[in-house]
Amino acid sequence: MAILNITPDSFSDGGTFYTDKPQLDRVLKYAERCISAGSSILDVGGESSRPGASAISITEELDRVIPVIEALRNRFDAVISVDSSNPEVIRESAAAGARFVNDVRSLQRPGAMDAALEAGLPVCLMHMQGTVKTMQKQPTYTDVVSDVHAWLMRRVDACLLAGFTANQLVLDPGFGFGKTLEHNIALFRDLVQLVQTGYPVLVGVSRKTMIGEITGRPIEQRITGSAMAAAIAASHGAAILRVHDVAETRDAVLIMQTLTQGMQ
Ligand code: 7PJ
Repeated sequence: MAILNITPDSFSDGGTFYTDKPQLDRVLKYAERCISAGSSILDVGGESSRPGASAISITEELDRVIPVIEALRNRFDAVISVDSSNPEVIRESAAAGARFVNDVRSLQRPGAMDAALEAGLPVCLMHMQGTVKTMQKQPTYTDVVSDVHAWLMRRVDACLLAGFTANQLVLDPGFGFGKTLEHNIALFRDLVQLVQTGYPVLVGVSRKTMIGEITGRPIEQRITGSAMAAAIAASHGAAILRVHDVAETRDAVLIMQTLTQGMQ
């Protein structure tokens, strides 16, 4: 899953694909590169969820993502994912061609679950403690692995009750979303537990603070660390890797798989 931030302020690539409007030429060129490097999903997001980011209006979010989704849909076969928590955005994105909902708020906003359900789209349920504004203030858990696991299972139950089928659900422990480095490491090392639920697991650690904390490197120098982490996540059974650096991640995963399992 390649990350396409249509925002002026994302922590890793803000302003590349959006200034005062979506830069469609740049988005299409970048998407083409991601697809030829091995992406099968393009994750389009209009609202930054970096720690402390402020909210934008629904109209603004729609103006950012809808033209991009339409342009991608007309050009590529890759699955387009919309990274949003808002029912209106989910609904209009589905109408514009999105085939997956990636919601860092796990469909908890009023109307979001119905919007995804009515559109018939699969969803990623991601764990976050607190809100985007407050999550890194003082994250606390009794036992981070079992707390996150139990929380995600409650979201699964809510989705199944609402009418989703099990094969429409993907789980994500939400690295960096209300977690200290220790929490992130514990969740990563125990990823297998989440994989064993049988639901596909999505992992997003690309260029994140935890990679910086481990390596001591600034954002633009976290590619190797991120690719390595993604390969380990894949070896633990992660089904979807949400990344900025598709080619590097693909190489890391391919080498890991070939040298542990032989040629496929
Ligand atoms: C994630 C995400 C993640 C899912 C972001 C960033 C921050 N969606 N959106 N999982 N992270 N599902 O890319 O660093 O980890 S935004």
